[in-house]
Amino acid sequence: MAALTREQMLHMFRSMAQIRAFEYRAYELYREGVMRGTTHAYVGEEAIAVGVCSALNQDDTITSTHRGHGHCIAKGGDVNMMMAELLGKESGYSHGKGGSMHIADIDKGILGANGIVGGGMAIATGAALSAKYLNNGKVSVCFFGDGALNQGILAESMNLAAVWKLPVIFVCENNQFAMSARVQVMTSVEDLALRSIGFGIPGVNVDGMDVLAVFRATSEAVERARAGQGPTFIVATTYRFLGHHVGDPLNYRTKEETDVWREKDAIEKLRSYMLDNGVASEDEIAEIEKDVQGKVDVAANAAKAAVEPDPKILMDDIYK
Ligand SMILES: Cc1ncc(C[n+]2csc(CCOP(=O)(O)OP(=O)(O)O)c2C)c(N)n1
Repeated sequence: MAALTREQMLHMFRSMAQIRAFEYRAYELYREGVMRGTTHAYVGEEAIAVGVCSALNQDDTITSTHRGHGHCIAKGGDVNMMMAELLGKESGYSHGKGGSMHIADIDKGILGANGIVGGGMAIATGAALSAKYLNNGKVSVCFFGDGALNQGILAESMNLAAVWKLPVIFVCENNQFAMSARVQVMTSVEDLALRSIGFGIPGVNVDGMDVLAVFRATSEAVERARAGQGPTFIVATTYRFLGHHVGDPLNYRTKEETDVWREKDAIEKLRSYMLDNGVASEDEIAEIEKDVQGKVDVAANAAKAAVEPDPKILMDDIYK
């Protein structure tokens, strides 16, 4: 695997900072009452989406989850269209009909976020089957949480992916919780990566708070997939800094525990790495942070001012 360039690292930092700024603004918009429905923040988990997507090509595909804004931004999604979608506006990705949990951008390989836990697993496996059939060299990635690890569809997807040696990477984001349930009370093995061994799929553990480690692990999985060696299962250990969703009272964990994980913040880790190794200066980093914040401000203001969709489009885009 080639060493990362300065531009690649700066892009990773920018992408993580963009996700965080977007998520905090989404929460504000909810609290202001201009966003309806709910939203699930990816704050704390940014290194996984960015580390994985940095190892992919634009035409590789991903499937995402109910916590999907980070995956979309990391894969090149448009923050203006995302923000408009969150506010249910006509200029949003689904013309305001999908909301926070249903953002897709097929041209960028984002095959869709999904409100159904585990809902992207067979879709990603199907995308990998199509890539193999068409022999187009594309790789597909399926993001899912530790709670989704116990969905039956994962067994079916992993089995077929292994039997047919499909170019798919299963990425489990172990943020330790499914809503308020800790991973230890839901899953019988401590080492989640062991789960794939029975399917003949290598299982890899990676520090999900280290974007460079996630990038390296994914790059190896991508190489295997493109070489026709089949799927890889990656378990990235992380922590969601905020509640399950915007209204979560968080009464199932302590502030002390959260503080320990906040000390491991992946954005701070990459910032320190770049400064210590002369990759970027304080000024350059500050400029990136100002820029991503500005993009979020523009997106939020435009989304607020945008028009509501015409109710006549309600039944359009439905599979009949
Ligand atoms: C099939 C299905 N069952 C239950 C739910 C309700 N639900 C929404 S999110 C969630 C927890 C998911 O946990 P995990 O997969 O670990 O993802 P995380 O929220 O931690 O990112 C549940 C049970 C759902 N949306 N879909």
